[in-house]
Amino acid sequence: MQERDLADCHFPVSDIFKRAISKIDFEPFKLSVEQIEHFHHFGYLTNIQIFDEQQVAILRSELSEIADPSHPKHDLFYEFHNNQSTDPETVLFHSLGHWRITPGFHDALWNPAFTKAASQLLGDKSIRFWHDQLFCKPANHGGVVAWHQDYSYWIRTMPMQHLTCWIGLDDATTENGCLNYILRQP
Ligand SMILES: O=C(O)CCC(=O)C(=O)O
Repeated sequence: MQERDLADCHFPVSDIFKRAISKIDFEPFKLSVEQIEHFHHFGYLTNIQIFDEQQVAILRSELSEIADPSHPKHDLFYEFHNNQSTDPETVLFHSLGHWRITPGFHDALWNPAFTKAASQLLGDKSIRFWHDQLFCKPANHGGVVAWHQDYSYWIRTMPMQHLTCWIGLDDATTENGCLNYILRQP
């Protein structure tokens, strides 16, 4: 039987993602030298496919189940805000801790499309997961997360070796308000 709290499972609990153990398993997910250089030059890298369509469908379905505050594992969220927006006209769903609750969000942490890229971008190091986080901004009345810089309080490693992996579960386009990057001066 599966653990109630998937934080107690230190291995994938489903076959949603390809298992990668040996070096050769990770090969298809390897970033190119140009991609790594782009990251180091500009501070970001885009267009990395982390999930396929079927995996996105699973995660969306899991999310719609656990977004219900009466979900039996609701207590496992570290944070859960149905609406964190300061404007009553808009909605900003925000939660942390999905990886403890459903197989898809849990096993995504072992997804080689994510772990291989993260490891390479951090200089071919072993990687450690810090936290997951989910925002939902519904069409036409989505709330806003203001511009901010997280790195000032990300002091878990010395020297600083943190990475954010932003993944869209909806189509994110210029028209509907996708993520924007501000280029740092090299
Ligand atoms: O996606 C967002 O709206 C905000 C993301 C964010 O705050 C973060 O990754 O730290």
